[in-house]
Amino acid sequence: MAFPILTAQEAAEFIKNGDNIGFSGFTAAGTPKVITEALAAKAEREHAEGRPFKVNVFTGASTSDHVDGALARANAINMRTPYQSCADTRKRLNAHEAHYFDLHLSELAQKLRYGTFGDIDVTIIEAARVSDDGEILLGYGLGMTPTVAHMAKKIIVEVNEAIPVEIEGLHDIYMPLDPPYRREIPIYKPSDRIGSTLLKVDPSKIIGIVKTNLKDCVHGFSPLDDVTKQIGANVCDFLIGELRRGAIPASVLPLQSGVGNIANAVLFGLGASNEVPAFDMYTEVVQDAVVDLMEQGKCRFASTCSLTFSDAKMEEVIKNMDFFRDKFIIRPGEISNSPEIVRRLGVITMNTALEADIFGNVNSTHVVGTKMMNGIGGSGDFTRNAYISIFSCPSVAKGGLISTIVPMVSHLDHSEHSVDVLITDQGVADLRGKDPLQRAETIITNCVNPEYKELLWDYLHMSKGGQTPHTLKAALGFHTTFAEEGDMRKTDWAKFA
Ligand code: 0RQ
Repeated sequence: MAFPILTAQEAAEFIKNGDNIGFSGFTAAGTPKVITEALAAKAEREHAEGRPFKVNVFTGASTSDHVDGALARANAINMRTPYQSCADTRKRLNAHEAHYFDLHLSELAQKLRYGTFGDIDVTIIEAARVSDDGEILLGYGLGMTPTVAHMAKKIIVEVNEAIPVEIEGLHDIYMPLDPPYRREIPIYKPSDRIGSTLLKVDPSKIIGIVKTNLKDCVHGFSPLDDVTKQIGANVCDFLIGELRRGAIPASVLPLQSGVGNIANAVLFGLGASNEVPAFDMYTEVVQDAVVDLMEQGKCRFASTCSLTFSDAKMEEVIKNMDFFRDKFIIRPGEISNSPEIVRRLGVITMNTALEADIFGNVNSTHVVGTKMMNGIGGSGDFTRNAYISIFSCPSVAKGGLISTIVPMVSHLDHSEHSVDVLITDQGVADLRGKDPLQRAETIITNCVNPEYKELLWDYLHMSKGGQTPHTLKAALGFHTTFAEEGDMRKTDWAKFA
């Protein structure tokens, strides 16, 4: 069966106002690139004619400007889930011009299959190639493509000539059965293969192919500064200490590393340390730093949901595929982030906090309590099931106007029950086995920036009674002062008495 070749505009005509759209990919890797731009243009035309046009966007995680940026600028998003990191989308959802709900990444595929969010009307898949009988070689990111392909009423494939054939063999496509038939997911070490390398879809659902030739255009990171380098060094020191005292097996357990500048610095620190032995990763995103670690012999293997490399790094990997072929597996998000497997493998998880409180609760998503940043992503999937869960962040943000350690978090993503270790540029607070008061003392002593230490000691000393002592009127005093005076250092506890 030869599929019709469509222009992006023709493909966009198959999408109607109110449709549920599933997207392939995870981060910019493997997400479609041209149909969404055409869809955004269609939405703008419809809006100009006075007709409503918005769609519901289901993705593996964040996407790229071709998807989130284009659709958000055209005000074409009715509902968005599960994770985004796009300034234009962020603006829309914080203004309630797009409905956004934030879900653990591992959960969306199964919730879709359970029927929680209705049908998938159209799924748009980026591929290296598709055969007449519906076998698809996917791009660099997998996300929840198997589920949205399986559920879709119609599938449109963007065949991207920029994806090299060398990628064939890296994917491991597997969809678990749903309860009550679910069995164990048979992964016992990060490199275990359990599925197929190609995605098989019902060819009668494919309504057409759009040809493209575009790279993922992943952005690089800000250069490491002294603060991020220090955080990376502190994480390494902690891990080395645990290895020395035998609390982590000498063969080292698999590591997970989150997204962003801090995660990048932590990986750099691991590479720079002679004492950290070679390790495997069981994670959801691998970025440029992991390629360098593999070339140094520091990282042996990475199970991931996407290869989110800059174009230059991707070229390097493709050129040296003989070296890299047996070092990566790209899995669906519900497998890369599976709580069952994270718990079984004993993954050491390293994620970033926007803020943490003195008792060890973590906010990863909401800026000063109200504005959504990106979403919880996979941080909850990993943290809650970790062998050791680590959160790190700089001790201050915005040049010192904000302390990232506060009396009470202004939004809660990861509770004190799941957070084992908190690390800033100031030091390490190991919270395991400590009661709330001991945790507060350790965090203030080891992690808080000197400019905020006295304020937090004062808060702790004025808070009396209870297992977790708080002065409720003052608990959000840092945030209130920042909102009123633009500087948390100006907090005056007397005002909250
Ligand atoms: O602001 O962008 O204006 O400079 O927040 O902060 O320090 O550069 O940190 O890039 O590592 O991102 C939590 C957002 C951190 C990310 C988060 C301001 C700060 C800066 C970014 P500017 P940094 P990073 C698996 C893991 C959730 C998902 C997750 C994230 C900007 O790591 O999205 O973990 N995590 N997934 O100035 C106000 C504070 C602040 C603050 C920092 N307390 N208050 N602003 N900032 N702290 C991977 C996936 O799920 C795909």
